Amino acid sequence: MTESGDRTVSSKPLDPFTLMLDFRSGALEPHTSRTERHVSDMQGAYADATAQEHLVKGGDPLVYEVLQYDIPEEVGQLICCTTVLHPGTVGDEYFMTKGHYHSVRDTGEVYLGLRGHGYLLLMTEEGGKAATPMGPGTVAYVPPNWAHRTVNTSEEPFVFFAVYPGQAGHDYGTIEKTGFPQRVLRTPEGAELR
Ligand code: PAN
Ligand code: ZN
Repeated sequence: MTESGDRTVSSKPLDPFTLMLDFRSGALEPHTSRTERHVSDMQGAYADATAQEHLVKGGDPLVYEVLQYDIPEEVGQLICCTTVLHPGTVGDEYFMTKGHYHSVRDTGEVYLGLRGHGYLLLMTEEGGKAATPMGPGTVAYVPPNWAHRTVNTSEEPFVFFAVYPGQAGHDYGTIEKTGFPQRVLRTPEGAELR
């Protein structure tokens, strides 16, 4: 057991390692977890509940998947994962992630866009809001205390790599109650932020 700052770290040190990331597919090898989110996993997230219900009954499509190489969830560690957010809409609203605050609020994150285009939506509990366009090569910084959600506005998978602190954890419950102040909708003129 060692002390790191004011927090206790109990796991044994990791040896250096490498992972292989396929920029096109988002495949991360090796990975130790793969999380799938279907339309039915996102009740209440989309504005059009009727359209959502139709999609669930019609086969419940896969909205996104997250591949992660799990390491101890402890201060000092950095967790690496990729998200593959598929193209599609629920009604007029583009496919998006659930979105979350980190349970430990004072932890940031870095996203690197690899394929496709979309938005990173951000908000704070104090009423702050932001929307950052993302595409291949975009490095987006999520500051501590900002909830974050991504949206795919393209016709191909929106793929991005993320790195976040080991102790961060994920708080989905707050977003399920409040939602985000902005939505991204498909219009005849293209993606519109509302
Ligand atoms: C990302 C997200 C991933 C899926 O790795 O977890 O894009 O989004 P949800 O977690 O909101 O379902 C991240 O921000 N990790 O902290
Ligand atoms: Zn996060």
